[in-house]
Formats: sequence, structure tokens, C-alpha cells
Amino acid sequence: MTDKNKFKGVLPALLTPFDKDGNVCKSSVDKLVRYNLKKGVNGFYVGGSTGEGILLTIEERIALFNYAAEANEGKSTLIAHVGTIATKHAIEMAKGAEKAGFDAISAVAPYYFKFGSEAIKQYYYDIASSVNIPMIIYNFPGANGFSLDKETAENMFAANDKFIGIKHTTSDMYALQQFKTMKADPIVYNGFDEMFLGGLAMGADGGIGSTYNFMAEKFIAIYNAFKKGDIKEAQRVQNEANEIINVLIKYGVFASEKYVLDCLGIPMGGCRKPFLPLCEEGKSVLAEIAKQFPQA
Ligand code: MN9
Repeated sequence: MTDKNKFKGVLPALLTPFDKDGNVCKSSVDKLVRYNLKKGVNGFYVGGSTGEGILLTIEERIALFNYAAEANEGKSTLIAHVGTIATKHAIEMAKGAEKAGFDAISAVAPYYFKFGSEAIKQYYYDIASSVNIPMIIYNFPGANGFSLDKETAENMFAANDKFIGIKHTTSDMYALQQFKTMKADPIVYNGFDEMFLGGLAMGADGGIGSTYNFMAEKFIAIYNAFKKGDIKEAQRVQNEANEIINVLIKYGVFASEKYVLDCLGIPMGGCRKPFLPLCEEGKSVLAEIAKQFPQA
């Protein structure tokens, strides 16, 4: 049985840094992982939406898993996002993640074609069966129109004990709570950082988020205050985080986060096209925000 405790808490959805030529930058992956380990995060979710995973080649995604694992040195829990449209490619990446020493894999449902739920279930079984590490379903209906419901999840978890969790990236807190009542007792992650406290209140075991990359301390503070029952303090910090998240959303979340980290001494490069570069106005606002956080 998998020890689910190690999956709880605050896990940055790791941004993927690029060098001047637009290739994945190993030295910045190293810096970013260490910067966050120092802050006390519980693990990392690598190559997901935030990590621009589906904009990378399969080889790049596997290389990224290796870079992250090297930097992590076994110090925290690693989850590899291997989701893509073709099962075959997802399996290749799942194997790469297992070899790199990851604790679990995760996948968004296959997209573009509107696959039915039987095809999607089969996709998850095929990927999960290809490796010996557990699977965390990435429920992100906004990205692919597939919304995991409790009944489908119950079936999947009952049929294969490799399924241990759900990363829930929707604002449907009722669905999140319903997952927590499943017999399999999955780990459930809150996916939208701006609702982290809401997710915890409805039973989430932790969060996976993009904004944690540079402000993990705020989410660790919310998590700890919530655990202590200090809701006022948890709300205060969530409000602070959301003021910053409003700015990130205004200028483009991932490009903004990368720029804040640039300012903190971790060269991140921009986002891969078709993402647009950050505008000059955004840069000056974000440089001010960066001053609140420690340099790497
Ligand atoms: O991985 C992220 N999800 C997406 C989590 O970007 C789809 C979140 O951290 C958001 O970026 C964040 C801002 O809306 O909550």
C-alpha cells in the first residue's frame, strides 16, 4: 500500500525554465527546486499545465523529470505529469518518470477529440498499468471538457489500486468534497490557488499550484493556520495571495510567475509560443511584487 501521507501538503506545479535558445534549462530547474525545498514545500508536480508540459516534446518531458529528480535528491515527493493525447506517448513518459525515481504519475484526460468516458477510463488504466508507481488523476474540465464525477472515479479506483488521488482543478468544491467521501479515500488536491482555503475547508489534503513557485510560504502559512484551526489567519494570508494572483491573471499567469522568479535570481526565460511574451507594464508591476519575496 502506498503511504498517502507523503502526498499531502503544498506542492508547487513546477514552472519549466527555458534558456536563451528556448530549451529546457537544467541549471534553473535545479535552482527553482532548491529555492522551494528551502521554503519547506512537500513536493513538486512536474510537467503539468504550469510546466507547459504539452508544449514540450516527449524527450524534453522525460529530461525534465530527470533534472527535477536530481535537484530534489529524494527530499520531497515528486509527481510527474505524463498526460497527453496519445496513450502510447503517456506510457513512454510514465516509464521515464518511474526510472527517474518519481513517487507518482498524473495525467490530464486525453483532449482534442471528445473521447467518451470508456475511452478515458481505458487511457488511465493503460497508463497506470504500465508502471509500478501510483496514479493521480488530473481533473481539469476547463482544459478538455471532461469532468470526473464521483461515480466514475469510484469505478476507476475500485478496479485498480494504483489510483490514489485526484488533482481537482475546478472551482466545484462540492465535487471535491464528494471525492473525499469515496471508499478508496483518495488524496485530493485543490487546483486553483485563489481558492486554496476553500478547498481545504471542503476536505482537500493539500494543493498543487503554479503561484507556489515563488510564494510557497503563503500557501504553507494558509495550510498550517487551517490545520491549527486559525481560520482568521488563513483568510488573511489567502487574501494577500489573491491580491497578487489578480495581477498574475491580468498579465498572463505563467509568464508573470516566470518574470517574478527572474527578478528573484532564477532565470526562467519566457513561455513557449503560442504564449505571448509579458508586456512592459506587467514587468514593472511584477518587479515591485517580487520585492516581497526572498532572493534565490
Ligand atoms: O496547476 C494552476 N492551474 C492552471 C495549477 O494553471 C490551470 C493554478 O495554480 C493556476 O495557475 C492559478 C491561477 O489561476 O490558480
